[in-house]
Amino acid sequence: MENRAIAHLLYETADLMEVAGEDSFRIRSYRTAAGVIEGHPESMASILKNPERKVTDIPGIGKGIAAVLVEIEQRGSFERRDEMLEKYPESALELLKIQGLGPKSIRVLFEQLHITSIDSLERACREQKLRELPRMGAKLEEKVLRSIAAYRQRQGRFLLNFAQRAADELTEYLSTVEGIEKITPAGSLRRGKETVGDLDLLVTGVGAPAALEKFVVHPKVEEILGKGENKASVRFGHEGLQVDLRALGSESYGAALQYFTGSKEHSVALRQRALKMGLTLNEYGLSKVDGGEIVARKTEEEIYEALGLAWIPPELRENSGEIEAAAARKLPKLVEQSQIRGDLHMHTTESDGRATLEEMVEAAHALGYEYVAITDHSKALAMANGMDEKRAVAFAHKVREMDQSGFGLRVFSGIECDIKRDGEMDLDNDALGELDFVIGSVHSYMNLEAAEMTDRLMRALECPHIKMLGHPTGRLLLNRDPYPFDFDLIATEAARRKVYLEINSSPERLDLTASHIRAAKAKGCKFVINTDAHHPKHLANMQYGVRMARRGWLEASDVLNALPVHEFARLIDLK
Ligand code: DGT
Ligand code: CA
Ligand code: CA
Ligand code: ZN
Repeated sequence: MENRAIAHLLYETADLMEVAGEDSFRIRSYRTAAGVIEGHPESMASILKNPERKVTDIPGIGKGIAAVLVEIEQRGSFERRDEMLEKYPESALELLKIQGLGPKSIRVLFEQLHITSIDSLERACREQKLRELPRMGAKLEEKVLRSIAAYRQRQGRFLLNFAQRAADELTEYLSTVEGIEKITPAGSLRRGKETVGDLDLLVTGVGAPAALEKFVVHPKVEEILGKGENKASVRFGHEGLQVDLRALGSESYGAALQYFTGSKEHSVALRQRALKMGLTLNEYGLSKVDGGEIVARKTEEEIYEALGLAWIPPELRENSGEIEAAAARKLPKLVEQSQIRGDLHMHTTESDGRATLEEMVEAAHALGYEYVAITDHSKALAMANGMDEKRAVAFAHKVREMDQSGFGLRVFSGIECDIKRDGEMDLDNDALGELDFVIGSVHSYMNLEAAEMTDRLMRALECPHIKMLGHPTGRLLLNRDPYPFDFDLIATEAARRKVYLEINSSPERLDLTASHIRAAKAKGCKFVINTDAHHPKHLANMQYGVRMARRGWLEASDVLNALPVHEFARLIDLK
């Protein structure tokens, strides 16, 4: 079994143990182990098979978990999990994904109303059964019904990094087929959308039909949904991602790529423009309405050019002004990953990171960055071992020593300081004043009314030391909605006070989102693209934040960490 699948079993069991109200220490040990296993470069299976190796040598894996791993390797499950599944059906896990329902409520619903699935939960809400239970009421019924609707809507979508990994895996797998010219992802993945419904891959060259044959026998294909001469669709992996592979002729590759990249809205607008010019556009090419003579089809550039447009980067293709801008030759020169010179949000073992200060700095150096800021949590996040004033200042000294250690990489001291419920910063101004880069972030009380949340953020912006608002809307993709607040007001105030807004690259967050970025830029805001890494490998998530920035029409000049280190230091008032 793959590491990721093993981690999934552990997470699942921990969730069920939480519903059962078991000891939080044991639950945490499962979750910690799952995180470690997920991030471990070698497969657990291969370590277990090797008599000279011990899984307990991996930090975070104790004897108990080691025994669990052996059991999973032997029979695909383990005792604890079986016990839990005897008590609660697997469908109860789904209930945890409904916002507003915690493990305790789920236990009550299970015990009192025998609710074990979303459908039965929905029924109970409609029949007003929840209000009869202690500490539940009519308001909760409404809230749960709304959450169920939201849950159903996001069902069957996947995070961008998940889709990207599947695309990379398949591309590599198919690249050995003889006679293949190109394999390209299209659809929402190519546009860099934060979640992907299904994966669209295009392949061209004389070997394309052979690629279709090889595609459907990939070991991770769970089901073949359809297979024709030019197209095959499969379910890939146990998560059930649908992948469509299309074989195309190279003479009309540009037209097909344009068509299957979408978005649908962009393509519809493009076709209308074509018609006004006496042209028709489809996946085979751009041609004259009269006579059918082909005008362009080999490359996207030719097609856009023939329509009187500059080539439009896929991230902009949402029919939200990009066609007009391309016609006026006023498309932005979008920021690129190679222009990013630093990462200003990352954690170490000083709080809840999984690697040491030295390891994080070295990994950032290996990526070629000019500078980083180390931003561990503050004390309000006790679960994450957040720092109080004294520790924060002492740790800043350690960070400055790293800065002097001759890496050639500037290391700035920072903190991700909690914004408390009332908008006060978690640490006092004296301590914050000692640090180079202070991030203010909301991690608690996310269910405030919009007005209260707006006041809270306004208050935080008043702090003289805050340099950036971290993951400003608090959303967790496919999981938690943004908290409500007056975004325009906060963006205006942030611009006025020169507080940067974060584009958090963590694939679960991607916060801010494209429309927020554009709105904030219009108010005069500047941005920082960060990874919020808790492990060296997370530093590679920068690619996703950059794509979000591009979807938000940003240029390098909008992005603080695209600046050379001396300009960066000047802008955040460092000596
Ligand atoms: P997704 O999969 O929900 O994340 O979003 P997309 O954009 O990948 O959508 P998908 O997979 O249904 O289709 C891929 C592209 O193919 C889409 O962006 C545009 C094109 N396409 C699909 N269906 C139609 C259609 O009915 N009309 C037009 N013009 N284009 C379509
Ligand atoms: Ca798609
Ligand atoms: Ca598709
Ligand atoms: Zn955070």
